[in-house]
Amino acid sequence: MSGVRGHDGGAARPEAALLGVLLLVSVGAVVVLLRWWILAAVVSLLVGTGVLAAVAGLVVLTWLYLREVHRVMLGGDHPAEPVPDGREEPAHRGYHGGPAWWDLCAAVRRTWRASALWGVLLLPHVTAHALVVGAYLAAAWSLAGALRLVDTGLRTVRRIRMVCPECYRRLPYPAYLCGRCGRRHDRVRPGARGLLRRRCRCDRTLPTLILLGAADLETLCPHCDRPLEHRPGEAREFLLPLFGGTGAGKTRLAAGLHLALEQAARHGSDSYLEPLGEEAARLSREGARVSAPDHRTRPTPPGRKVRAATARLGAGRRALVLQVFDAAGERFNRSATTEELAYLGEASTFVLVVDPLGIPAVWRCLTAAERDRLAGERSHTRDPELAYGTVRDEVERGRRSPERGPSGRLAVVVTRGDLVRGTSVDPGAAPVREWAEHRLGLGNLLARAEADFGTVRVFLTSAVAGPDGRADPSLHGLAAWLLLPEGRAFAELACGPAPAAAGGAR
Ligand SMILES: Nc1nc2c(ncn2[C@@H]2O[C@H](COP(=O)(O)OP(=O)(O)O)[C@@H](O)[C@H]2O)c(=O)[nH]1
Ligand SMILES: [Mg+2]
Ligand SMILES: [Zn+2]
Ligand SMILES: [Zn+2]
Repeated sequence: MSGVRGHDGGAARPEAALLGVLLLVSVGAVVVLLRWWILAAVVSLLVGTGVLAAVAGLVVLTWLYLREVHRVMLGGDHPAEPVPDGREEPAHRGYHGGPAWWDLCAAVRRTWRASALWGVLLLPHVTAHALVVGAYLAAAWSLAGALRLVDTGLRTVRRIRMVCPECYRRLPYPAYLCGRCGRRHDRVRPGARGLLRRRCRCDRTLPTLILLGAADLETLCPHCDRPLEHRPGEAREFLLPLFGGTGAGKTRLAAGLHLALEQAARHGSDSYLEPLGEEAARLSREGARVSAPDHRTRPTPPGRKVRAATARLGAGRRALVLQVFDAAGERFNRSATTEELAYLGEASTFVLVVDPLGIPAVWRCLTAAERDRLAGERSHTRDPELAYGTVRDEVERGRRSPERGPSGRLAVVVTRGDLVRGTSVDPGAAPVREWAEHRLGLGNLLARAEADFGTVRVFLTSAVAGPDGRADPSLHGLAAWLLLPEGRAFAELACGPAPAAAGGAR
């Protein structure tokens, strides 16, 4: 069998070889005849395949990238927001405040991981994505800036400044508490954590602008953490520091002014005086009792921290937050820091309270009987000029630009008008200013005050209520003068039910 196979194999070989040679020769002939065509076809095939492969690759890469972008931006598989540490605001970041950028980085990183070096081909995609994100960030941050500008601008135009009635410091912006979880938001402004609204970590949203009602939230002073009941930032604040020696009559005057305004507001049809906070509520409760003729106010214990009495005065559609700082001079005589005094730089109207009976020249002019009767009413402050010096120094220290020259208004309020009446020093019908200069010897003080403040006016007040419980008209006259720069509406309101009488004349 092997012999037959060997024979067959031997005979087939030359034929096969011949066939091979023929084939090669014919292929060679074809190649020689058609070589350019072949080359062209081969090259076209290669190029075509290459292009197809490149297109397919790009499509795959693009799809990979878009898939990651979709996952990150819409699929919820985005990088986690870092948990804010104690110093950061307890609110989620707005998309422009980090996540837009983090999402871009995450999509690029993940696509790169999946595509290795081929990812380089995605450079145009990434560039386009980055440009879109950049444009979005620029628009969002411009809007944040514009909103802040409008908010601050409106407050500047309406001359709204915010001062804490507790620590007397100026607030750049109040802190707010979330209505649901009570977390404290210190910097509620349009920014990284929201443009018009921000989302607290508990998911409750809060407005970022006082314009949009941020003032309605529970508010704190960012310096001293005390609650601010007067919704700072909404209405103008009228600061009224009362200066004067101990026992001059500041506390009683503050109560009298509160009572006078309360009665005047009650009399008007669309006016109100709303006490804000404990100090003003106390004045409201006790105003009538404190103003009774036989009442004696207790001296403010030294060292007791005096909180400004804050009340909202409404006249028609306008509102004004009154902040009366009792015992300004007494408090600051001791250890005032410049920061504590800064509120004086915010005030433009000041009150110097003078006890006429304390002045030795006045006391000497009284008859022996009058002195006997009034001895118990006399304070120990003998020299109003000393008290004036305190006002001046404190106000100067509180001012941010002391070199500005005389500015502001000073009411020199001579108290105890009711006690002076009918005595040998009664001014009678004489102008109060002349009486103060000649009888009280305040000529020098008034001249200095005019040089320091510009506008100075003398009042003689009686912080006592009449038999019908009405505040003395002198208090209405004083209140009207104090409020005049805030608008005629408030001054007219302060004039009260009866036309303001005596006490206001110069
Ligand atoms: N009759 C009368 N007493 C006054 C008047 N102003 C203050 N007093 C009294 O003067 C004393 C000292 O007043 P106060 O307001 O406590 O002085 P302060 O230390 O400046 O706060 C108190 O007994 C007041 O009742 C006033 O206009 N009329
Ligand atoms: Mg007092
Ligand atoms: Zn404060
Ligand atoms: Zn919350």
